[in-house]
Amino acid sequence: MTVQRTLGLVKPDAVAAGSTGAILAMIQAAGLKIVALRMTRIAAVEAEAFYAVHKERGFYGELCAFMSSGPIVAMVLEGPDAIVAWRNLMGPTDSTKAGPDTVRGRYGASVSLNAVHGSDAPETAAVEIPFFFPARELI
Ligand code: IDP
Ligand code: MG
Repeated sequence: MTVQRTLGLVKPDAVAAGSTGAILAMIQAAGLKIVALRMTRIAAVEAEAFYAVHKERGFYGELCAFMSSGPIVAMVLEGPDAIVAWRNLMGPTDSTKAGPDTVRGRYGASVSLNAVHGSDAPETAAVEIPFFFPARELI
């Protein structure tokens, strides 16, 4: 067990639905510590950079348009095995297959409108955290 940090995003669908507070409550109830938090909005070119790993995928254009369509809430979560812990709490990518105790199960609508993002590996978190937060904003 390693103490890790991971990037979490509340995506535009969940922010617009007013689900941010409930999602933050689930995160804290799960024992993950919020060490940085900010509401922001990214431009399409920033979404394209953030999701560059998916640029060959058919859904890339739709994904970048969605992620830049409205405000998001970015956060850094810390805890034991935080990357997997947050991915487990999020649930699977396809919200329709997510369990009732997961964020996507409660607040996601589909495979694309799925409420939240989480880094998928330590190397990913190391790139995604500084994408949103300068070091001095991390508690
Ligand atoms: P993840 O968010 O669970 O890590 P990824 O495979 O990394 O899932 O995909 C990134 C995001 O792209 C997803 O969260 C979702 O918003 C969108 N996405 C993934 N697969 C599809 C798809 O098949 N159709 C439409 N959008 C998708
Ligand atoms: Mg991913």
